[in-house]
Amino acid sequence: MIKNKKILVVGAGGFIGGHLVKRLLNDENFIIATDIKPKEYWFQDFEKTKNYYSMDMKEIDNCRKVTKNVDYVFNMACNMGGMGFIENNKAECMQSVLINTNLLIASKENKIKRYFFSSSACAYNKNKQQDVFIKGLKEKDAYPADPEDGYGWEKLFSERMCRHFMEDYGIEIRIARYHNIYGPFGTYDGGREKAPAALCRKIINAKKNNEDKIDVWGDGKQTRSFLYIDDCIEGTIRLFESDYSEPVNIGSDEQVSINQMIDIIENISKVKKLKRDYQLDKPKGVRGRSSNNDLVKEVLNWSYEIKLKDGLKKTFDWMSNEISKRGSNINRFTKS
Ligand code: GKE
Repeated sequence: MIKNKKILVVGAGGFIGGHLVKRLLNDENFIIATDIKPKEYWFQDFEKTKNYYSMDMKEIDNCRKVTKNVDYVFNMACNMGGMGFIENNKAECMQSVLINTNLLIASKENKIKRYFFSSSACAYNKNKQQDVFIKGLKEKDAYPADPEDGYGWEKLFSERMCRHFMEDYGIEIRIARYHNIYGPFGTYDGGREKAPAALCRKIINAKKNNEDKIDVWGDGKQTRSFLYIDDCIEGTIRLFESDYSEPVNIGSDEQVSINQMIDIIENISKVKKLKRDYQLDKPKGVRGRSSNNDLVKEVLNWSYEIKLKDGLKKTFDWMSNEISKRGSNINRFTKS
């Protein structure tokens, strides 16, 4: 277990970063937390996070300041979102390369022992994701390189930057390729939301407003796998504690179509079956994507545990509570 260490979490005000801070605090570590958002907009807030900084980590002097005298660094920060965001903000997403590059330079200067980089399934070759219900993507499927435009290229390039800092300067690196992480305290409105939260929101609002239809991006046949946040955090910690330094999937192999996911959410909400207005002009991303978990099982002796229907139930209930308290378009969640 990672315990009694001084750990910098960059992107601590975000979804996965916030859950990671909570776990590392529970495991009795001392956390320095940074995020570009002002503190009042951080997704989760912990009374023990006294050392938190609202700062832009694309600036190397900020990276140098907060990597002083820490043991470990987790880079969970990037400008990102679901397809609605990354398809329309490619230059913005690419600039996240400045965060990872400057953080690595500062980590080398301050002799950081171990460095975690949050990569993404968007790093995978698009040509291997042209059909529905594809075979799970293996780590080698990132090459030959043809990742998601913008965001995917930044993730793949930054993976390689990490590797060369390890080869040339001896920093131990750990790299997870996350596959569509979802759960409470994730974005669910405003344009950066991913499909699980977006569809939960649409069904919650349809039920609340007595509407009989929802908008669905694409034809609903496209397939994905989705990993619940608790499994994401457990896999991240196990990877960091391991001695494995190549990219590895942290994802689910429970591949479903978007239509099947909507069926699950309708059952959870107990709403009558809604009409689905398929919007073919909306951002769709790849046709099919899922995680192959052979390598993660081999190197970590671990795989995810929470099934999609159970993770969606927790997410749906949390969102229903949030929306009833704060309305659907919010910047700040109820205090955790
Ligand atoms: N966001 C969203 N909102 N997606 C919808 C909606 C909706 O209301 N209705 C249907 N979809 C469909 C999208 O068209 C897409 O085909 C699928 O759900 C998943 O969309 P997504 O969750 O926004 O993002 P993707 O899985 O395509 O890509 C995401 O992958 C992650 C890693 O697995 C990326 O946007 C990143 O968030 C990340 O790299």
